[in-house]
Amino acid sequence: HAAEAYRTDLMTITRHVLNEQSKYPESRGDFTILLSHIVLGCKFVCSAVSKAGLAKLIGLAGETNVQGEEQKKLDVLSNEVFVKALVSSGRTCILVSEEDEEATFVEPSTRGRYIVAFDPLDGSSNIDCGVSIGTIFGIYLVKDKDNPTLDDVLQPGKHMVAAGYCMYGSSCTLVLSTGNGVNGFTLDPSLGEFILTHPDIKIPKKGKIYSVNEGNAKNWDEATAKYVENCKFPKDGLSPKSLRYIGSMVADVHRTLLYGGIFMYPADKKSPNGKLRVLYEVFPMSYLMEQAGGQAFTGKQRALDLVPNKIHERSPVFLGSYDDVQDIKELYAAAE
Ligand code: AHM
Ligand code: MG
Repeated sequence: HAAEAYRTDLMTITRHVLNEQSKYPESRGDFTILLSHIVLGCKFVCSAVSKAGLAKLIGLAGETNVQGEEQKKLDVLSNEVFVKALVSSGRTCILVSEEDEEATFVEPSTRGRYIVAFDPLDGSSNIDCGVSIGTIFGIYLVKDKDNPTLDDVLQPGKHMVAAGYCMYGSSCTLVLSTGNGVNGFTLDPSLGEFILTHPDIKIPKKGKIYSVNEGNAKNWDEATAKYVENCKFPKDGLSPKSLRYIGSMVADVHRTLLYGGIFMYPADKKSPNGKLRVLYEVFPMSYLMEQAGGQAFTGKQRALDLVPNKIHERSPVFLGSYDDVQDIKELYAAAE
């Protein structure tokens, strides 16, 4: 039965999304086209990341190589690739990137209905030691395509129409939700296609792992400190949780999604809004968690209810398994 070792029905990401979109009579295929441009960006970054050490792509932005050409840092290069891929899709009208101070308004001739907020290469401080890094994106619809404004971007996360991330790790994995649950696709490098490998991901209701930068503990508020204390010294004879922290959000969230548990970047006395950015870090990951049956909380409210005031706004976030996030919600409620 050697032949059976090969799967012959390959569910590519494009086919999967076309199937999903066909449920909506108003669908014009725009989303599928947008997504295929995002996928192209991910493939490019995946290939660049895997060659980073060899190609000496890691140099500082602005440095020149032996040929006298300007070398680009991987995050700068990734941003350029994504901006060009998104604009050329003809389906976007506003882009917000972690790398760009200002939002990009696409000119009318190539304008579409979608807004994309993205971090082209998150966790880039991990590039030099080969740790997994990723791209994160959240997608919205503009109200009036002929008159896009920043208010279209400053919407609560619950208005997103899709969100996802691509992790550049031991394999290249794209996790996506279009509001119908969460699916994971793995890049088959020989085919150059993302194949559905993790259909309908559901996060375990309760996990055994907590993930946080404990180096910040001296500045935490009481609820966060208490939660972590309970992870280590649980009451009622429960087992302590394991600590895992990569320091690369995509990798930490990916593990949380598959194995369960909680990932947190809380507020602390030095950073009252935490570190992670609302539009392209907190919102997309919170959306995926909810779609997988988990929760995401800011310390005050459901993360997806937050309405950002500026495009690079930050927020504390606690996300993961339903029960684990419930525990920290209760601690914050008690602290009020
Ligand atoms: P970056 O956008 O500057 O790369 O920072 C975001 C990263 C996340 O990937 C990760 O979750 C977090 O920073 C880790 O921060 P810290 O080093 O403070 O624990
Ligand atoms: Mg980032």
